Amino acid sequence: MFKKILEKIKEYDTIIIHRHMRPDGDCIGSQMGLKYLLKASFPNKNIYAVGDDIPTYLRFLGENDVISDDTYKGALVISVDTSVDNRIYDNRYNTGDYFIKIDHHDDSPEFADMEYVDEKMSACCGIITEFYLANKDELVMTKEAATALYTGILTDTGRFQFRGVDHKILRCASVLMEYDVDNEKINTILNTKDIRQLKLQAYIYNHLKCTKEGIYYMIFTKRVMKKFNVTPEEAAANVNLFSNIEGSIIWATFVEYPENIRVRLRSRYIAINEVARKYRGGGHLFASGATVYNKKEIKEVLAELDKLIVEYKAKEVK
Ligand SMILES: [Mn+2]
Repeated sequence: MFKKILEKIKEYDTIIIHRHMRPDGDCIGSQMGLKYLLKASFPNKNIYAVGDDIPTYLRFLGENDVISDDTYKGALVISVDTSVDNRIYDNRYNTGDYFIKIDHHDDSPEFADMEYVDEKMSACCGIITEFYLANKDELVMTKEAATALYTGILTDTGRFQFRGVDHKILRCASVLMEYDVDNEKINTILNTKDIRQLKLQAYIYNHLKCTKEGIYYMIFTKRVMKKFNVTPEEAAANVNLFSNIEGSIIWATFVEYPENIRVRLRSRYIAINEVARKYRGGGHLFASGATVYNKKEIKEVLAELDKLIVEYKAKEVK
């Protein structure tokens, strides 16, 4: 399959790489990593990375390319780290000549001309690295590409702490390290928080809520985000603050956007992606996103998750 993808890439002079909306480290890492890898391997091709705003902490990996609609004529389009087509930024992705999807999410419906989905790989950057390894004789890895790919592996595995970290992803990281990746520097960039975020964290720990069954969660209202001067994305990024609270196996954030409320769900032991799908979302078994529209729906989501915990505990006792 990796050979087939490379054959397609060789056929085209223009390759446009798309990613999902509200990008995270793995998303930017796989996009920029693939761009730099292809640029170094095929200097005469036009390779573009498009998307909406890159979060500040990931800007060291690269910038968006701004291209005209005409650029898509006769181009190869590749989407990375995106499971469903309506999360791809932007809609022009289907105006190219051929479309390849590369992803690692659990529920990834088919929508492209060619698809490579490996839900066992804990970061999409790992897939790009394997793509490189499978075509090593024809592709050129650089420090720039390796840095982007390694960063995505770090963020999507929670620095190699999350479930799903296995020999495959560690091997990818090891391969990338051969290209002079500065592990300390990248970790420093990822770990650094500005004072607004730290003050928000203090607020979160003082105001977080808990359901009957021990789901820790926080509702970020527009008022709170304004008070701490953080964007909705910055607020939502705090979901992992709840991951190490004793006794908690599901945790969540609800963030008010102008048009809806975005939900981030995380869990241990209990798959929560079915609930996410029911509320206009999806994702991984233990890390999903959803969308709700009011307080009532927030309560419903929490009640359904509480029910999952009750069921899980009943099973455990048997
Ligand atoms: Mn990912």
